[in-house]
Amino acid sequence: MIAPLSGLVAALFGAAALALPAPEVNSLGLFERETCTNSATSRECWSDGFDINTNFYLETPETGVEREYWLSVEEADCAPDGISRKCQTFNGTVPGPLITADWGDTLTIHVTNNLLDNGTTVHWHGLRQLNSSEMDGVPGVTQCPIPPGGSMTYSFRVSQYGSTWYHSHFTFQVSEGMFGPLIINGPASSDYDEDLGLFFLQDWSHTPIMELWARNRGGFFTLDNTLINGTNTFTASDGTVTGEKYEVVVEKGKSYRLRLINVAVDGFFDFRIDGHNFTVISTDFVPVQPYVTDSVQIGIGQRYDIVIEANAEAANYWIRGGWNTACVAIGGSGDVSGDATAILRYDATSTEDPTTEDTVTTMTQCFDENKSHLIPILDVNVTNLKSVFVEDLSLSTAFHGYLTWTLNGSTLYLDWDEPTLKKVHDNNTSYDSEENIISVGNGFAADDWAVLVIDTAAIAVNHPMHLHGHDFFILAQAAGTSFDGSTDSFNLVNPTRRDVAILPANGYLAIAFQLDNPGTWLVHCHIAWHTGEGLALQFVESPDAALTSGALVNWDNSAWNGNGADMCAAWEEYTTNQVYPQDDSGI
Ligand SMILES: *[C@@H]1O[C@H](CO)[C@@H](O)[C@H](O)[C@H]1NC(C)=O
Ligand SMILES: *[C@@H]1O[C@H](CO)[C@@H](O)[C@H](O)[C@H]1NC(C)=O
Ligand SMILES: *[C@@H]1O[C@H](CO)[C@@H](O)[C@H](O)[C@H]1NC(C)=O
Ligand SMILES: *[C@@H]1O[C@H](CO)[C@@H](O)[C@H](O)[C@H]1NC(C)=O
Ligand SMILES: *[C@@H]1O[C@H](CO)[C@@H](O)[C@H](O)[C@H]1NC(C)=O
Ligand SMILES: *[C@@H]1O[C@H](CO)[C@@H](O)[C@H](O)[C@H]1NC(C)=O
Ligand SMILES: *[C@@H]1O[C@H](CO)[C@@H](O)[C@H](O)[C@H]1NC(C)=O
Ligand SMILES: *[C@@H]1O[C@H](CO)[C@@H](O)[C@H](O)[C@H]1NC(C)=O
Ligand SMILES: *[C@@H]1O[C@H](CO)[C@@H](O)[C@H](O)[C@H]1NC(C)=O
Ligand SMILES: *[C@@H]1O[C@H](CO)[C@@H](O)[C@H](O)[C@H]1NC(C)=O
Ligand SMILES: [Cu+2]
Repeated sequence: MIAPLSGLVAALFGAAALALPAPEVNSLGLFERETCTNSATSRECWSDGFDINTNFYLETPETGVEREYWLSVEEADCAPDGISRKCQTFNGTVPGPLITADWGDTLTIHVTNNLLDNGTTVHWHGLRQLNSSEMDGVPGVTQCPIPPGGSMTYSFRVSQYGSTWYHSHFTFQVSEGMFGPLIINGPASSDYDEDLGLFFLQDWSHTPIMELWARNRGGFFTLDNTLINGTNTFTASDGTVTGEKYEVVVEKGKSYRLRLINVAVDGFFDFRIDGHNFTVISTDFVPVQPYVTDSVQIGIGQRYDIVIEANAEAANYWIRGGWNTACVAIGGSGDVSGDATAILRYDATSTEDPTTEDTVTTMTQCFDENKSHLIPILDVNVTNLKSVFVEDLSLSTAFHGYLTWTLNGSTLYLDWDEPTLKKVHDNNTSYDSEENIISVGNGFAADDWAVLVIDTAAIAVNHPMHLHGHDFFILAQAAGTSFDGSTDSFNLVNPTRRDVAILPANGYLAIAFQLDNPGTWLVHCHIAWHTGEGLALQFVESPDAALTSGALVNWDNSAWNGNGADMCAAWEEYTTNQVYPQDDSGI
């Protein structure tokens, strides 16, 4: 249900929002305009020489600002829907505390592992980590896990802006509550009055996911509930209702930015608000030409920033995260099949439940939002395709004694104490087959690209695929058909760009990325079960450059990441007495 843009946006924001100053083209062929000041009515502006048209792959504001945060990884009691259980958290809450910075700042985050019996790492989802692969936070890929009692300082410059989450990448910790909001302030492609922050959509289990996994590795489980921004009601089998709905309060006449994100274990959500259309302004970390719609489908790890105009009759309205059964069917009992709901109130003092009806026609297939609406503001074409890597996705019980996913016959199973990046540092190219490494090579020019095609023609399952270290460009994406390199064509002209896209059932997904970031980069399905079941591979990109000018140039193996402690030695020491050995892919 899409409306043509011009009339509606003008109606929403007034003519001023559309009357952007005419951009000029500079000697680099980039759009540039005189400095304008960012405000509620000029969100496309940012700072001296930087705005919504800046090529953020090439230029980053020099703010000179370092923002420092401390995170404690700890077990805590939590009861998001009134049913109490043990969670793994950042600083005792789910979601964890907000981390925020301005575009171009350096973020320095000190993480201490206060868990008794688990290692940990922290990943900053979607951030490119340009020349800082060692800060990507993937155990067995970019670092050894932080052992209980250990600490690590992550420090990196943020070259993009927008909305994301930080989360653990150590086995299923993210599904036990270890995630939080991460906002990088920058320009936006549409105006709004107020920023409401991240809005988390998720599913939720009353039994820890690690416990379910230990009961039946490689199995499938129906969870108990769905949550919006960390809370919901729960109706037990005897009719008892516990918990509360999340409430968002708005003032009539104002417009609000809401940063939608799906952080589920395996659910896909159709987000909508009764009685309200909204404007989509970015997909993941990529600002897009604003378009008006009444719903967006969000896969795990994906973000859609939207602007809502509080222009309806002042009342209470249901906010809905609809569970898309075309993506993941529902089995067994529990109310996961129902919509996750929250309440939009125009009157903060009201305590009534909304009585509004859902009138939106949502997707009946499992597919990303229509790509012809996800048009990046910054126009980038894909140019010199150096390599096209094709991987067949299948299932096998031949490894580790349980059902795993395989890419070209190999499942990912990482050795936590032999991170790939350490091998890059040691110039050691003797990779194990279960590291699922694709070596991209060395010596690339600025316009060189690699393509990954994942073909799942044999399997009727949908996967939200995520790439670390790059925004990727969606060259092709099809359901129900196998990839044929001789006939299937790639879209190379300003394709939709993001960091998570759906690999459709029985189909294929072709993504391209620019070979501009030396390091080791994970590609994985963001369905937690599938990640645990090894649906992942790694790219080793420009290892020589990583050593000479990129991530590893200041690398000191004896003082891992400058913390004065060798994380791998500390991890190995911990594992000599560990309670729980690794029992999944490791990520
Ligand atoms: C939302 O947009 C659709 C399509 O333009 C329109 O038919 C509908 O009336 C709009 N709904 C609201 C609540 O504005
Ligand atoms: C997290 O908790 C620690 C204490 O355990 C505190 O020092 C720190 O400020 C908290 N971090 C945030 C971001 O709130
Ligand atoms: C992590 O801790 C949980 C208990 O909190 C346990 O079930 C799981 O096996 C542990 N995993 C690892 C790899 O330490
Ligand atoms: C959702 O919760 C997070 C904190 O976890 C908060 O930062 C954010 O503002 C909330 N979102 C909304 C829309 O209220
Ligand atoms: C995507 O949107 C375009 C333009 O609005 C439309 O022509 C096309 O049919 C849509 N595709 C799908 C699959 O809905
Ligand atoms: C991308 O290619 C299209 C079609 O050839 C062209 O019109 C456009 O100017 C190109 N964009 C850039 C940034 O080069
Ligand atoms: C995966 O296997 C297919 C079929 O054998 C082959 O064409 C392709 O090159 C392999 N992919 C990689 C990255 O080696
Ligand atoms: C890495 O080892 C190869 C031989 O295996 C050698 O040719 C190359 O020069 C080495 N690179 C570095 C940076 O030492
Ligand atoms: C290279 O890595 C392998 C593990 O994959 C290890 O067995 C071997 O000792 C390493 N070689 C060197 C020279 O460090
Ligand atoms: C990143 O490293 C490459 C070399 O691999 C270098 O050309 C580039 O200037 C570096 N970029 C930044 C922002 O540090
Ligand atoms: Cu998957």
